[in-house]
Amino acid sequence: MRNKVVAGNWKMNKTMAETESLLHELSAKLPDTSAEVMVAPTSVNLAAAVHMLESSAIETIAQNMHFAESGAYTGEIAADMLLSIGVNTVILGHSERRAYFGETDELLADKVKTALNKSMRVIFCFGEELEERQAGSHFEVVERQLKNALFDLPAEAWKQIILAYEPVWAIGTGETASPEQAQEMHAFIRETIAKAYDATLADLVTILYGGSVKPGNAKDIFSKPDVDGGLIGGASLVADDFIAIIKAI
Ligand code: G2H
Repeated sequence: MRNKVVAGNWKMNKTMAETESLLHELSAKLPDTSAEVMVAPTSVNLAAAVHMLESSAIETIAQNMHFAESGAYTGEIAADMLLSIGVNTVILGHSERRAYFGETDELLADKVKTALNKSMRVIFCFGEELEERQAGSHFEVVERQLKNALFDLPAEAWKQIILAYEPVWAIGTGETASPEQAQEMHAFIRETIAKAYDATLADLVTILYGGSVKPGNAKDIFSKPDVDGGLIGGASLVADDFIAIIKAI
C-alpha cells in the first residue's frame, strides 16, 4: 500500500504574519485523512512554521537546499541547517528551479544524494515542457530526467523518495493535465522504475501530480490508480482550497 501525500508548495509567497495566519487556519480545519499533509513555506519562515505546527499533523518541508555540506555558498541552505530546525523533507528539481536558476539533472543528482545521505526525504519534481509534449517526446524527456538524477541510487534509497510529475505547461497556467494524461504518465513512470529496478519497488513509490490542481479537479486526478496525491502551488495559498484538495484524496 502506497503512502498518499498532499503537499503545498508556497513558492515565494507569504510574509511571517501571513504564514502564521494560514498555518493557524489550516491546523484548525485539517480534516481526518490517511494522507500525509505537508506545507513548504519560504525558508525564512521554516523554523517558525515548524514551531507553529508542533502539535499538528501537518509537516513543514523545504522548497530547496544546496548539495554541499557547508561553506562559501552565499545565500544557500544546507541539509544540516534544515535538519537542525526539524525539517526532514525537501522539494528538489522543481521546474522553476530548473528554468530560473539553471538547475540541471546532474546538479539535482548531487542534491538528491546529499539529502539522502542526511536521511532526509526528497520530493523530486520533473516533467516535460509544452514543446516537448507537442513533439511527442514527453515520455523520453521524463525517462531521461529520472535516469539522470535518480537511477544511480541503490534500491534501498527509494524509501526516501517521493516523485512529483509536474508537466511544465500545466504549472501556474490554469491548464491541468487531464486525469487520463496524468494516469498515462504515472503508469509510464512506474514501468520505467520497474525496468531500472523491479516491479515491487516501482509499486511502492509514491507519485504525486502537480500543475494547477484545484478543488474542482483534484478528485478526478486523485481517483486515478497511479496518482498518489498532489504537489499543490497556487491553491495551497488559500486555506479552504487546500483543505478541499486534502478532502479530495
Ligand atoms: C506546480 C504547482 C506546485 P501550481 O509548480 O508545485 O504549482 O499548482 O500553481 O501549478
